Amino acid sequence: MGLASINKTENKLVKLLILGDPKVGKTAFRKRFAGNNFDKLYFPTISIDCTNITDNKNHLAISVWDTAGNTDYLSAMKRFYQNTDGLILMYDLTNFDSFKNTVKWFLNFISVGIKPSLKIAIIGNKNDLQRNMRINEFHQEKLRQYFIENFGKFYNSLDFFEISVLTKEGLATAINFLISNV
Ligand SMILES: Nc1nc2c(ncn2[C@@H]2O[C@H](COP(=O)(O)OP(=O)(O)O)[C@@H](O)[C@H]2O)c(=O)[nH]1
Ligand SMILES: [Mg+2]
Repeated sequence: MGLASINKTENKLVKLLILGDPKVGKTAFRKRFAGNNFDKLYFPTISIDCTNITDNKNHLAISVWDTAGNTDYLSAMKRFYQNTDGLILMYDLTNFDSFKNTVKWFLNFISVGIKPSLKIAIIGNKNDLQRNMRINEFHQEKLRQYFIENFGKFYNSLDFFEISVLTKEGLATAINFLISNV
């Protein structure tokens, strides 16, 4: 590193964490997000993956932490919950249990401690599978009410998204929500 780098504008660090049941699309999301332009770190022993993404436009260094979804690894995973700026609670729109379990994942997450500025995106993935959809706006509204009643302070920092990692529909909207005003 030369002296010139001292004056360079530093990218702000943003940590995103994806929690959710197995097979909802967490890893697919992380890889899509990264595009071709990323560094990859791999932590095989604890079943957590991290991809670092440089967003030069917004001056951000975004790390996306993608977890196993398998509860065998919960205690190991918890070590990586701290300092999360944006939490993605991901479920599969065709799988009702995965939707219900977003609450379970959130309760597990907050047992570790959270930043006051935390943003939460509750993301239903696989909306390309229209014929098999199980979750609709009614379910999402119920879940929103649950969060407001139990965790009212997140009222302004919580939102719902429907995406398809496959077709990329909704991806940019969800990501912009998570990285704006961090
Ligand atoms: N149809 C469809 N399949 C998807 C989508 N996203 C992921 N998948 C598939 O769902 C399966 C599980 O994805 P993966 O990312 O490994 O899930 P993870 O266990 O949550 O990390 C894989 O077979 C993916 O190809 C999507 O948007 N649409
Ligand atoms: Mg995975």
